[in-house]
Amino acid sequence: MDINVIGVPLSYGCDIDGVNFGPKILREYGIIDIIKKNGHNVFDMGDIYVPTLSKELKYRDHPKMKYLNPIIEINTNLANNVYCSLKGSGFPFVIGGDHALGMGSIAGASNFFKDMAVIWVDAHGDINTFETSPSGNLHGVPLAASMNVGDSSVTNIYYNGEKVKPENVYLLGCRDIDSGELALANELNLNMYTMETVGERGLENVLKEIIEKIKESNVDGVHLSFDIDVLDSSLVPGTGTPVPNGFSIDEGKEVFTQLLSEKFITSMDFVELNPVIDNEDKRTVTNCIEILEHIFKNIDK
Ligand code: 4U7
Ligand code: MN
Ligand code: MN
Ligand code: MN
Repeated sequence: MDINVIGVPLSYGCDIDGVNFGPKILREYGIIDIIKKNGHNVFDMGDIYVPTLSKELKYRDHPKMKYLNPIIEINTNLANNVYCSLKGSGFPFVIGGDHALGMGSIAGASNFFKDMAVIWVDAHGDINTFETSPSGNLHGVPLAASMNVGDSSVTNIYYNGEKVKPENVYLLGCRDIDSGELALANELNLNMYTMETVGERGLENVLKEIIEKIKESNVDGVHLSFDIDVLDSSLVPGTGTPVPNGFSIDEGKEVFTQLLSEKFITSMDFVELNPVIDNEDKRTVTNCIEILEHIFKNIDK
């Protein structure tokens, strides 16, 4: 498998400085060698260009949503890179950066496949609209936008309209959902496996069900978007929106063991690592590297 590492040093979607250094720190901690050492061919495609913007530009494009036009532009470039990677029989591995980049990866991947599933592993739903967003941060809207829900500025990134059908979306590990997000999830009848569900039914059973549903559906691609804040807040102090009662490292690994054993994952995001707010012991980046080692041990050769 040719792994194409695509960096996106984006922080405008969460409005906290530092998450833009995610790609840099992951390369410094050896992500490329980890991929190689596990027997893959790896191409470091470098970083998508992210301009430096002054804070005065925050509300230039929209009265509520921050840095709207630059985020759209960055995502459009990302989408085309992901699409080209798949066209070249590569596996796009997108490293963030904040989760607003999910719009670009999904747009690029879904342009390549006829019908794609998305597994969103995250403490949050990321299905806000401009109306429901409590923060104005675009990292809270990418999954809604990908389902063609929300403002046309974000639902028309790369190409117009729906990138993924709601029935092909799977949320896993969520435990911090805003009221507007919950209403949308119910309206669209989303496949939502909250942390509460995981606690009741067990992670293994939940993963089995997701796998079965995906296999029964007619998708020809599966995008897995991993937000590190799905891990318990004690394990990832270096992320902008940590939430307690999350996955342990072993549970995080279990997600990949199960999902990657099916060999249906065709692209991936790894987002929201902020090395600037990490603990002195570098706990967050160390835990990320442990998860990444596991991913590349288990991903199809
Ligand atoms: B992340 C939030 F209000 N829902 O929209 C929002 F709680 O990519 C958080 O999952 C979004 O980290 C978190 O701002 C986005 C908030
Ligand atoms: Mn997220
Ligand atoms: Mn999150
Ligand atoms: Mn976050």
